[in-house]
Amino acid sequence: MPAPDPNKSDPKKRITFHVDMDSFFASVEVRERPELKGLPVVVGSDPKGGVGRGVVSTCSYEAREYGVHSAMPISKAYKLCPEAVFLPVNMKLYVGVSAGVMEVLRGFAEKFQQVSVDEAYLVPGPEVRDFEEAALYALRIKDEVRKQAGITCSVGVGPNKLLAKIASGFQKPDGMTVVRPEDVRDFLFPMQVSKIPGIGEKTTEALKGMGISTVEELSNCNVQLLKEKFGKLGLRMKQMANGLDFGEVREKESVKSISRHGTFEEDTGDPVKIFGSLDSLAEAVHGSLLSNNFLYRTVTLTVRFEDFSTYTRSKTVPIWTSDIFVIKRLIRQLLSEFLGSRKFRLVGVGVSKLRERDERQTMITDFL
Ligand code: TTP
Ligand code: MG
Repeated sequence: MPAPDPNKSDPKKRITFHVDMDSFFASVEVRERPELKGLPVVVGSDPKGGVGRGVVSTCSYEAREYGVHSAMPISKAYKLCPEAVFLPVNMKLYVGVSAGVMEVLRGFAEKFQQVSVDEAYLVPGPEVRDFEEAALYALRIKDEVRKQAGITCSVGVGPNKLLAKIASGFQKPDGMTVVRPEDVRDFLFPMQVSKIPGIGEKTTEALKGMGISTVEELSNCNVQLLKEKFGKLGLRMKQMANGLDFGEVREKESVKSISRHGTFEEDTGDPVKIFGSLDSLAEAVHGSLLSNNFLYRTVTLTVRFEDFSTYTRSKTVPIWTSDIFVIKRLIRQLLSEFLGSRKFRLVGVGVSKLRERDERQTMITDFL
């Protein structure tokens, strides 16, 4: 009898991969300037060689040895490691590399979910039948990313998204960790609760106050108590401490879109009026986007001329964002082909390829 396919038999037990680039922005910088390989490299906003007023976005593993980390003021990073190479954030470059990496990863996936600029979940097709094959598959993924994008990543493999995510961070950089269902407890229980995604500083402190530091202690805590203290998160924490995660890997894009249109009082060819109208439509779309807690990838322009002929044009950016300036910029680019002698009757602005915003994305897209 052929071995049962864990991916087909029970969707909750699909072998899941989480891939996370190592020191992403810094690795891309080092790839661009191989002379920096092996050096402490700090990438941040306004670095000015270490005397700027910005914040560290990320740093190479060499810089981490000095205690430098993301979100630290550049000035502090400089105190810890004055010999580091300080570089500004070149988001355009990273977004391009990210798109290439995601393309590579998609090629390995039957189900795919990008979660930030440098990480994604994937579920392979039925050719990966067990955890041994999954380990080989993970090595192939790492190899392909290195060949195609010139940077390293760490891969976690587990019976669900939670375990894959924790596993990918377990042996960074250039790591690979496979957690089989029978090893879940041995893997999770000794960890500090802060290793569980969603348990931040505050919750860690609150748990400490209850005498809970390790995942094992959390798993033994009375669920009622956790619910009283943390509400819904309490139950979720208890499940996660036991390695349970019912979330599916899925592209969170939806068919939904948000758009606004406006008809001019009088048909016009005046670019000032047209731009003005598009800007306020963009702001209205953006307001709706924010209140729905969505990010977008595609921006669409609609124009209708005085003879009612109507055109739409779209542009898609490589990662989800909520940035109003990206909407305005793309709309202007899309409009340029239509400006000329004809008069406009109506213009419209839309965004699509929406997905819900999560905490991480907020941080990443703020750079765009
Ligand atoms: P991470 O994957 O959290 O970090 P990393 O890839 O730099 O390092 P690691 O090897 O630990 O995965 O974030 C991805 C990128 O997001 C990172 O390269 C820079 C950016 N980022 C910020 O700009 N600010 C931040 O506070 C964090 C955490 C990340
Ligand atoms: Mg990373």
